Amino acid sequence: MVAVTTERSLVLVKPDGFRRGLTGEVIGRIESKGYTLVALDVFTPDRERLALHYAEHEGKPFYEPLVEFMSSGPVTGIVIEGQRCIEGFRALAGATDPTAALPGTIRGDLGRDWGEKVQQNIVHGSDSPESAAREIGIWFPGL
Ligand code: DAT
Ligand code: MG
Repeated sequence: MVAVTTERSLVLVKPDGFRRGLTGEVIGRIESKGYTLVALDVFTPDRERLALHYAEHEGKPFYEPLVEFMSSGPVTGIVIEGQRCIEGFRALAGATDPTAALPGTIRGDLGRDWGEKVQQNIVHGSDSPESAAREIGIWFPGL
């Protein structure tokens, strides 16, 4: 019997991605990579949910602009599944700073700096199995 090592990650298409009509492009890249979609919903997140999601960043200079930006419009939440999909989606997403993110990545191909206090970089992806479990619980408590 082969050990089951599959994992899940939480992806968010942020309000900039939603407004620019890039949700389908992001989903397409996830599917093209070969990961499975487990759950998908459109949210207009309130501060409470975002404070939980971004608890690790509380107190940082970009925290308030980040919460403001993330509550500025619809967000698509997606749970994806596949072996090493946490690392794999982070690689698809690219570096946090969209100017430095490499071409070929979601942030590198689709994002840019808009001169705001917070970087608008199209997507969020969980950064560890612990974060993924915590974040999936925040956005999809039924899973
Ligand atoms: P990531 O989304 O790559 O995991 P993060 O968790 O460190 O990055 O930060 C969350 C978001 O906050 C990030 O996607 C964009 C924004 N951000 C992070 N660091 C920033 C900074 N130094 N200046 C402006 N915005 C920042
Ligand atoms: Mg992060």
